[in-house]
Parts: sequence; structure tokens; C-alpha cells
Amino acid sequence: MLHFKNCKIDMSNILFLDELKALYPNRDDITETALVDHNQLDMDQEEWLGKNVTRVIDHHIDNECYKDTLVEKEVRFIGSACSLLALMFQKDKHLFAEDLAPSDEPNFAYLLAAAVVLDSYNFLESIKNKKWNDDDIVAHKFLAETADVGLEYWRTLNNAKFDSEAALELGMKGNMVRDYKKYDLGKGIMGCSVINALHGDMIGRYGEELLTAESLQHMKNDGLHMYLIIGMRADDMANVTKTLYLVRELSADNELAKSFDILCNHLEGADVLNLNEKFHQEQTSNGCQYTVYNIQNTAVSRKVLEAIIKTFYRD
Ligand SMILES: [Mn+2]
Repeated sequence: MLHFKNCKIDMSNILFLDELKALYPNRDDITETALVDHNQLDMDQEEWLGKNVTRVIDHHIDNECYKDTLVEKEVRFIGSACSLLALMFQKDKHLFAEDLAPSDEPNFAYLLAAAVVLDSYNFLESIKNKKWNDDDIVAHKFLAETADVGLEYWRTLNNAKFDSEAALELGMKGNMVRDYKKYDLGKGIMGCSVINALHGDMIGRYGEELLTAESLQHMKNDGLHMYLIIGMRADDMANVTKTLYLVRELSADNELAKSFDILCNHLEGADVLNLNEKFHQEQTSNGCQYTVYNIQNTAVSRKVLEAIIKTFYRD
């Protein structure tokens, strides 16, 4: 939101899925969908947009979807999907001369560079070739030709991105839907939110009762049988700490919900996650069961967890 403000882009230009549905009540009116920074739609998005995905520009593991409708696809390892975009703009830069021209006003390069510097933690050497690579440097150099996107630019954005206090201001509900995905695991549906605060921060701010009550409500509203929150916080040096919170309704008569304990066991045994400091609550007064861990390997993202969990339920 800060970045949109800095770029003088009105938030009303950003559409959420429910707004999109209201705007195009007939899904046949949507003739083309381009995915940037992911290559597979979420369950709810799929129903609305899945029939006509024509373009995919992404840097995650390729799920090989939409083969019948794709006309353009660029999926490969790079720090940021916006670096891929920048490199595409560079290739055809004569077409975008106006958008990329140096200006007193924020130009398109100023908009695009945010994800490039944030995703690479401003080209932090220790995560080179893990979180970013030389192509991101080429992309950033190109954007920096016409916009001031250096250290100060990154620092301001990074502070805002990892501001736990600001995140908690959104309320538990707001945080649960801000960065949220939903998976069909066969046995049932799992939801997963990424929140810019650690589990302890959420408990400190809202308390266990409200957190579990909101979790229950969210599971009910969205038809979930299990719900997971990845909590994260970064310090000024971009050192990241992460927590994992897994919750279910105790009385839920569903196979996924009932597999809670064996999923916990499986996650504890997954070396790549390196979980520790387990806290388990057998039964809360509102009928939840939940477990919290610290994720020792902070390079673990939702994508990684998704893959581990999907594999577990498929096998
Ligand atoms: Mn990305």
C-alpha cells in the first residue's frame, strides 16, 4: 500500500476477486487471464479465471497447467517475477519509451523495481543463487537507468514490509485474508495464510481465545478442514524468523481434520523444515486443537510447505 501511494497509484485500481466477480458477473466476459508470480490459480480463482489463462510469467516450481490455452510462458529461476517482467520490457523497450522515461514523477521502472529489491533482500550475498541470481542484477540495472531505486528505496520498502506492528493493525481477520491460499488435499480443504508477525506477537496482541475463535470462524466461512498460518518477522538486517501454527476444529467429522496428529508428526520429521520449540494445545475452550512451532530453516516458504503437504496426502 505504501508503494502504491509512493507511485501515485490509486488503490481503487487494484481489484480483489470478489470485486472482479461483481464487475464481471458473467465469467464468459473474461476472455484472457495472465498470471504473474504464480503459475497455478488458487481453488476459488480457478473456478472464475481458469478457463482462459493465456500467459504465465513466474519463478516458482512449474505446475505445468493450462497447456491448452497458453500462448506465452516464461517460467524459470530468478529472484523476482518482476525481474522477468523487467527483462521482457528491456527486450521491447521501444514500445514502452513513455512508461520508462526518466521523470520527476514515479515512472514504471520505479513501480517494478520494488519486488526486485525486496525479493533479493537488496541482493544479499548470502542468499545469492538461492533467492536471486545474476539476471536480477541485469533487470535492476535496467530499471535503475530511469528511476532512483537504490539502497534508500529498498530500506523504506523493507521496513514497511516487515513492520509487524502495522500488520497487526489490520486485525486478525484482515491478516488471515491478506496473503491467503487454499488447497484441495483430497481428504479435505486446507487454508494457509502468511502473516507478517510471529505467532507470539499475534497471541500477545489478540490472545489465544480470539486467535482460535477467528481461526474457527475463518474455517467455517471458507469451508476449511484444517488451517495453517506461517508467521514471520524480519529485523533491520533482514534476518528472518518464522513460526508455523496449525489448527483444526476438534469435532470436525472430516478425514483431513482427523489427520491432524499424523500431519504434525510428518512435518516434525521433515528435515528441510527443521521445526523446534513445539507448543501443543490439546483442547481450547472453543473446541480447537492447535500446534505451534518455530521454523528453524527460515528459507522455507509457503510454496515449500505446500509441496511437502500435498506430497504427504497424495502418497
Ligand atoms: Mn515472487
